[in-house]
Amino acid sequence: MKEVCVLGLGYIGLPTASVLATNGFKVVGVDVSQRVVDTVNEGNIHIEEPGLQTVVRAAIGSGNLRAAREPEAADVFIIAVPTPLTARKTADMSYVTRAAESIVPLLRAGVLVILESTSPPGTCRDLLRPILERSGLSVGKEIHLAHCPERVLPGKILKELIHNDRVIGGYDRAAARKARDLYARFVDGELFLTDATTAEMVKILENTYRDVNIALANEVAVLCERLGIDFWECAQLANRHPRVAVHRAGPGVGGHCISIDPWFLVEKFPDDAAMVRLARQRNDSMPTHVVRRVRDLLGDLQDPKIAVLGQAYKGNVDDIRESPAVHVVDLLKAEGLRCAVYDPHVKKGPHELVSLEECLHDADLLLVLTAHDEFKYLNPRQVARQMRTNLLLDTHNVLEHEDWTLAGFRVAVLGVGAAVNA
Ligand code: SAJ
Repeated sequence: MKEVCVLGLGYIGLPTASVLATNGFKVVGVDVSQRVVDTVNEGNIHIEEPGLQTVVRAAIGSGNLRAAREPEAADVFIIAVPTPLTARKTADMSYVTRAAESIVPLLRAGVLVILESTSPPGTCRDLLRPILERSGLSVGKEIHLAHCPERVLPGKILKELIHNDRVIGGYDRAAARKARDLYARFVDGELFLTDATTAEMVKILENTYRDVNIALANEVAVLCERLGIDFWECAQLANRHPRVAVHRAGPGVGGHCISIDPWFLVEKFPDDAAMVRLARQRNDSMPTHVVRRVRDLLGDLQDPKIAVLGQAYKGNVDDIRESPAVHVVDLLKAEGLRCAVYDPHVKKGPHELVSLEECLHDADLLLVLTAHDEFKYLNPRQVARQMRTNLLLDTHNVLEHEDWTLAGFRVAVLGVGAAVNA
């Protein structure tokens, strides 16, 4: 296995292609966007991810990585394209389908095809196998097919790509072993072999586990507000139990993974995946809850201005896909509330972004929607001087509330009831 063709140069494909190239493979990275292809060929990146620029530059500089619009013949094909959600909350497999179709003319005996994109259980067997067999070759005989789900955390992708354990699900044992040989070249973590459908389920289980746990945290946070107690204290104390690990409450769950993948189970098993559906609904309801808290805090202030801090779906990334922060602003604006939005990581979003000064100027409520480090280091006294009314709602519980209170702010925190805030 010398030549690898990686389909999709996004958050997973680009780091994977670059790391393979710096480990001696000849890699062609394929993307439908000419802009992405040009950017990568210049040794640059089109997404924000710590360390990625250096690795891409090294990979391009070594001559082992090249980006192109069309796939090329290779020993290994890695499919790392998006599997978004349709409006009907079903998996949109059109990118995977198109990627698989595009390599059919390039397949030859002995080739290894790896699906990395998170996909509903059964995808390798029921969707990919028939497409790949249009080549006249058989999956399980001439074509080795495996699902090796990515499990890297945005913000720590390069570290996790190398150090995380990986699950390698082969359509058959030979495919799993061949895929293991490839990952063994750059992964430090342990490699676990299984079948493809199990690997597909494992990946969705991981993200669903997190979603359900976050939903529980969010639900209890809302209950604590109603009880007039502090969710964060409850979670901290509960977590002193040896078998409890309560997740963090927040304005909702965003990103391209956790807010999407659980729906793949609901789609396949609408009756039996009831708890999974409920968790999704609880997390999706959090932006509305935030807006309710904002309304309560603003009371009868005339024509209030809200200074919104953050649009990314989580701290220190530039990704706004499915971001609850974006959704909160949608809802605030729909209610006719004036919002000035600032995010030091996001370059462009659906809502106009302004400078920090413009965001804070004459504002009445500071609304923290993303846990970027920059927000933790704001000087409360300086911010207080720029605003008209000193109200603060911290939906992530990340600021030093004592400092903000001392600077004259009335501080409210998601998950903390009025009795505690008072
Ligand atoms: N969140 C909470 N409370 C928490 C943890 C997270 O509200 O306690 C929110 C975040 O604010 C964010 C969302 O959940 O909006 C998701 O963030 P995340 O950091 O939990 O996860 P992602 O989506 O960035 O990456 C996840 C990871 N999966 C798991 O941790 C099980 C990552 O390892 C996967 O590779 C990635 O999904 C993926 O690509 O599937």
